[in-house]
Amino acid sequence: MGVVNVTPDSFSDGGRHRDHTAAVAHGLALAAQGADIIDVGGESTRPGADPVPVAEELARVLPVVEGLAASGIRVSIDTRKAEVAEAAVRAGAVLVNDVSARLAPVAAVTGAGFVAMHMLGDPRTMQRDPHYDDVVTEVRDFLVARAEEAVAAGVHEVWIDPGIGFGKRLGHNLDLLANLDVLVATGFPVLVATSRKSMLGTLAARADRVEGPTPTSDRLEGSLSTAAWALWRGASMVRVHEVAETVRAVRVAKVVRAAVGEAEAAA
Ligand code: PMM
Repeated sequence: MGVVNVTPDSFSDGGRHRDHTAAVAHGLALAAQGADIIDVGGESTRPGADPVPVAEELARVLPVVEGLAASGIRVSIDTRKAEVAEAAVRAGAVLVNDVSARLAPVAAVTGAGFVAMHMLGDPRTMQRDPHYDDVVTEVRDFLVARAEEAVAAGVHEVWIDPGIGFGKRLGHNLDLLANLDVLVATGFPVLVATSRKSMLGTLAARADRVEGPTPTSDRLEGSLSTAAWALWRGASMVRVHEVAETVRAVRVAKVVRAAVGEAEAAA
């Protein structure tokens, strides 16, 4: 899954039409690099981000969804708003990627697939003081409940996503990555998104012994290694900003995994 964020900080400030054209071109480039689906979002869900009004979010994403869908690209709509999800599916999106895990009814009515992601609280406050007794079990139980509701509502394709960085400390994120098999064992396909997330800024800074987190633009190696790890541990899809590099990295990891399997079988 390749990410196309249509937010003011993502593309040029050369006006709305130019932003849309750039966003569609970026989505087409990511698809050509090997993305199976392009995730279009018009509202940042980074920690501390403010909500965007419905009309503004629609104006950001709809032309991009239409442009990509018209080119035969599978499009996912990254939104927490029912109106935006519904309009995007009517414009050609095939998957509703909802970080609030509440839009299964829209997916059911429109015939789209659905991603249920786990988040503690909302983006404005979620990183203030996240607490869990057992993060893996709590996230698993939440996701299974949302996914089963979606299936009961008639959604034909349901994904679950642990929501790395959404109301989680570094230790929570690492616990979830270390125990991905618990999510995989639910039988729902698992989507994992670590690309450019702040945990990578912290981890890379520690490994390099540099003071402070590395900037978002400098997290490629962490994004690649965690994407390969997630797929190795049974995730079915990773959501990434750098598609070409991810495709190359996971191809190598796949070959190594096959060799590991052969070696284990021969032992
Ligand atoms: N993370 C972001 C946005 N959308 N969707 C899913 N399913 N899972 C995620 O972890 C997720 C998401 C925030 O990342 P960005 O601001 O880099 O797009």
